[in-house]
Order: sequence, then C-alpha cells, then structure tokens
Amino acid sequence: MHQTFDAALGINLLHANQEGADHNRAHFDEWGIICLNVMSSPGAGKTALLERTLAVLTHEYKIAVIEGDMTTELDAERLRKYGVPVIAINTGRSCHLDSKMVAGGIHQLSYQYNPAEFDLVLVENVGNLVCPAEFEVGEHAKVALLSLTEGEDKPLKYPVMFQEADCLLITKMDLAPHLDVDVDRIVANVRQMNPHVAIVPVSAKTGEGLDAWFDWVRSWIARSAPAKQQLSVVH
Ligand SMILES: Nc1nc2c(ncn2[C@@H]2O[C@H](COP(=O)(O)OP(=O)(O)O)[C@@H](O)[C@H]2O)c(=O)[nH]1
Ligand SMILES: [Mg+2]
Repeated sequence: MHQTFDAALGINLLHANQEGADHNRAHFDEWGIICLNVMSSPGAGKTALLERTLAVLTHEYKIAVIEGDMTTELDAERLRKYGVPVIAINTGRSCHLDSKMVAGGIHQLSYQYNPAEFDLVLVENVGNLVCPAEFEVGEHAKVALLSLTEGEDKPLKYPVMFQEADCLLITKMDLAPHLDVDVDRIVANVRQMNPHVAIVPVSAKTGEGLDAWFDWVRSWIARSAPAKQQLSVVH
C-alpha cells in the first residue's frame, strides 16, 4: 500500500512540476530567450564552465544566470563578476531546482529588467546527478557535465541524467595525463545511454574544447532568432 501511495505522490509532484516548467518555457519563448539547464554532481565544474562561457559570450549576447545552491551565494558571487544579472536561489534541503523556484527567479528578473532584451538564461542546478534530471525547470536543452575524476561507470549508474542530456561535457580534460581514466570508455558508456547526445570534452582550465561548447550554445540561441525578430517588429 505504502509503495502505491508513494508512487502516486511522486507522479503528481512531477506532473505539477512539468506544468510549471511548460509555463516557464512559454515565458522564455514569448521573450525570445533560450534557457539551458546545466547539471552535474557537485564539483564537476559547472561554475568554472559558466565563468569561461560568460567571459566570451557576454560580448555577443545578453545573458542572465539563475544560480541554484542549497545554501550560500558563493557561486552567484563568482558569476556576478562578469557583469550579468545572477538570481541566486537557495533550495534549503531540496537537492534540485524545481519549476516553481525558477518561476520565482524569472519574475525577479522581469521586475528588474525588460526580459525581452535577454538572449540566454543559464541555469546552474544544484550539484546532484539524480534529481535535477527528473525536474524540468522550463529549459530548452539540458547540459550535463561529467568530470574525469568521477569514474567511467557513472553514465551507467545514473542513467536518467545521461539519457536526458542534449549535450554532455566531459570536464577537466587537462587532468587526463595524471589519471588512470579511459575517456573512450566514458564516451561509449554515454552513447549506450544516449546515442544522439552531443559529447564535448573540455577543460575550463586550459580552454580545450570550449570553442565547440560555445558553438553548441550559439546554435541554440540561433533558434530563438525568429521570435526575437517578431519582438523587434512589434516594439
Ligand atoms: N583541473 C581542473 N579543475 C577544474 C576544472 N573546472 C573546474 N575545476 C575545479 O573543480 C572544482 C569545482 O569546480 P566548480 O566550478 O566549483 O564546480 P561545480 O560545483 O560543478 O560548480 C574547483 O576547485 C575548480 O577549480 C578544469 O577544467 N580543470
Ligand atoms: Mg557551482
């Protein structure tokens, strides 16, 4: 009996979250914004990647960040140095952002700015390979990071994250010469879960692979171009 109740509760929770995510995405679409949900285990290099991304792409696009952490604004402060609005959301005991929290972030952004001026919203999710993959926040695409030190088997052990990802960044490639890790095995394990995902090996430290990552982001932003054109016709 207990199991049935828990399963039903879980399905209702996910259903309510999905409705909220669709609502958030409708706002992003109305404003011609592309939203990317960046997820990984703690320490895989999400904030370092976003630092490198903001350093380059703020010259091309207007970007805002929604920064999810259980506590503190440490990551938000790191990213504010790049001169972009960073909405910090502390999730408390929750191990992931949900669509309601991100709706709060979107409203904050739209009180302070004209949201239609933005091209890209980057969401840094709470560090966790499990729950963030289940709870959409209204993103157009999911970006998962797996660092070289986490082990080749993680795509097999945490399948949902790797099945759901549109782009998988293998991070900390600069460490490869110092580790007993088989990058081809990581790629094969990811492909087993998700044959079509874009896989980009990167290093936020040396810059390896970042151009390919930036191009992937640019290709997503290009999708919102027709909506942006419509907006500029209307205003
Ligand atoms: N060697 C190396 N270290 C990295 C790289 N990216 C991040 N780190 C380090 O990994 C740790 C966690 O990075 P952070 O960006 O905070 O990870 P997050 O928890 O996923 O946001 C920090 O000590 C970073 O300096 C990288 O490409 N190479
Ligand atoms: Mg971080």
